[in-house]
Amino acid sequence: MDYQTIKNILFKFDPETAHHIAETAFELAGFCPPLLKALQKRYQVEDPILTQKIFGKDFKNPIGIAAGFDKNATMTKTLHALGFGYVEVGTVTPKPQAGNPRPRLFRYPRFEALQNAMGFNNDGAAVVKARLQRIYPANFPIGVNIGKNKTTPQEKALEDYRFLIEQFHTLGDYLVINISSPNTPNLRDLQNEAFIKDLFTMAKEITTTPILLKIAPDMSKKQAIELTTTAVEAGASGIIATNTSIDYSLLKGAKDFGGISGKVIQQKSFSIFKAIAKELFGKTLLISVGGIDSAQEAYKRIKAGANLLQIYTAFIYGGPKLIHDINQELITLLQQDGFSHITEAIGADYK
Ligand code: FMN
Repeated sequence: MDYQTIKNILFKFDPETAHHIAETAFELAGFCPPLLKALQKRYQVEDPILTQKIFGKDFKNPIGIAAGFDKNATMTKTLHALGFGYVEVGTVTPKPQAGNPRPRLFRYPRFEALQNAMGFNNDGAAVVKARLQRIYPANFPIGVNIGKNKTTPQEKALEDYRFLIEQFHTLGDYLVINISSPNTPNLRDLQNEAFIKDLFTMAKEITTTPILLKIAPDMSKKQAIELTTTAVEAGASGIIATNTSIDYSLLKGAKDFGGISGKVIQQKSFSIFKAIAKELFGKTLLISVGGIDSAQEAYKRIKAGANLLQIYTAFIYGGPKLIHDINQELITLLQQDGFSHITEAIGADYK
């Protein structure tokens, strides 16, 4: 069955139910090695031109599934088999949490956009940890994205992150500090220099596992540069830009809550990424995410300094074939420009 047919069925359900159906199928597939092998053969693009060693792990291709799809580490192996070079699990919070009231996930098929106000619904650190213990280390890189519980007061936020780093630093190839979701009240207020300094100073005392900071797109370029520079100086190993946007003017008919994603945030997300990359390219690892839906867009971001990329929304609309095609076309684009390896193209705009 092709993805168009599967999508036609899944899109008959409300988005969250569709996600749960897919999750069940992906979880089951994860227990069936021959099926994983078959999927991998069909969707995973393996070519030395795309393979990079980062954080001591081989990334077969630069496209990862962005956080929020595999919140509970139930689909990790299957997502890799479906063509992603790496998988970012989470956001995981210390205690399990139900998230915001439903409905909280909306599709805008005309614009190939999503809007979500999930609010870190997840099984909590203990359950996700037990799942990761069964699959980590894997033969592909896994990141763990962590966030504070909604009920944790702002002044105790650091303690949540400390606990999560302690729990997960041996169960991921990298960790991501998420203080950029719009769906946990006041979380984005933690995107300030004092908190970032305290956070990475604390983190470095616990572990040498690379820890990245994921930022929102809804700030000025100046703010983004200051914040990310502070993070890198305080010990962050990389920056992920960006999370969803609360600029509802970008999506006709958008609700006035939650974060929007997909092509509608492409420009906004890229412009923040580019501003950061001009400052930080060569000094830290940069991951670009937000509205990537084609090889051209992926390539543009690589040339602007992205070591790696992530996709969420375009995967919902395009399925695994899209991920396969982006990787395949990336190879062609690299070769057309005379690059013999992806690393030669990363940051080519500044070379
Ligand atoms: N980002 C996080 O860091 N943690 C999350 O838990 C998370 N949950 C998400 C849930 C949904 C339904 C969606 C659509 C996005 C979520 N995101 C989360 C943001 C994505 O990881 C990504 O940064 C954003 O959607 C932009 O990429 P895209 O345009 O390719 O979707």
